Amino acid sequence: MSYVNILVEKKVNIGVIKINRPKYLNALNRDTIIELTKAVEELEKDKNIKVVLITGEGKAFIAGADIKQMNEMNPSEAKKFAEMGHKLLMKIEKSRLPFIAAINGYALGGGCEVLMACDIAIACASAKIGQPEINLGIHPGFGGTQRLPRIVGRSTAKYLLFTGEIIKADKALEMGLVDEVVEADKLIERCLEIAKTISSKGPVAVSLCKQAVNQGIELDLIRGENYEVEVFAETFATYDQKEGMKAFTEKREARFEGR
Ligand code: CO8
Repeated sequence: MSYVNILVEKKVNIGVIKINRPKYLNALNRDTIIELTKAVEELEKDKNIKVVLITGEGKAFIAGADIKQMNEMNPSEAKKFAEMGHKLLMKIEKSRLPFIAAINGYALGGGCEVLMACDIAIACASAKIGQPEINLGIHPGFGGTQRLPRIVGRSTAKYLLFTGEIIKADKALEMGLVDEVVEADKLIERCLEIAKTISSKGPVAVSLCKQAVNQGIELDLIRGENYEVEVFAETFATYDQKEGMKAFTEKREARFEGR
């Protein structure tokens, strides 16, 4: 499938999605959200793909939803637009694939919301992150009011949401909003390194692990533990579990097959 607003590349078993509207700091308009949703579906279906990296072209990861497009929306159009964003982010969150956000610059509004739907976020030192929607007379609509407090805690989230403050990468690291900060020229290399490490593991176990964390965090501890027990047992129905444990006893590297 060909795309206009994004670039999709397959580097062996790593899918790389790059938002490619640098003139508009990769702002998410309707077409870009539709293309991103299709790209996630395309990579999800490709059995060779084991990890996905999302990044942006130019000086922004994503500078938010497209303000010029939103400026024309009435409440019912705004609702549909917000639902499109939620559908995309839920697809990322529910995907069998781990997603790494490579934050190459501004991750604002919808950009911060994409970051939070990904499983791991690595930022370059100059990245700027935040939810500045309040300055536009709105609040986040792609899950920011929901995911941000789950990641940084209720009061820090409210501070960021009410003030619209844009923070630097090192502050985002302190808050647990990103996992690592690296120099800009090392960003993609580092993300690919992490992606390669993950892709060398058993993909079924990685996928079930993602599911266990994402589902479990919404449940109380007991129900979360019960959920973990169920998916843990599923890993014992795989070839990879047999191979992983056999390789340990034979003192060699496991050769996982994703089954
Ligand atoms: N939407 C549309 N265009 C944008 C956006 C955006 N979010 N961000 C930047 N652009 C455009 C600019 O308008 C400009 O275009 P032009 O040259 O045609 O005027 C171009 O990109 C370059 O931007 P700047 O000249 O402003 O670049 P600077 O380096 O001077 O500033 C900033 C960079 C600080 C990032 C600045 O561009 C900025 O503040 N951008 C807006 C950031 C923002 O407020 N983001 C949140 C948007 S709201 C949102 O994401 C809500 C999500 C939920 C939606 C729910 C649906 C109802």
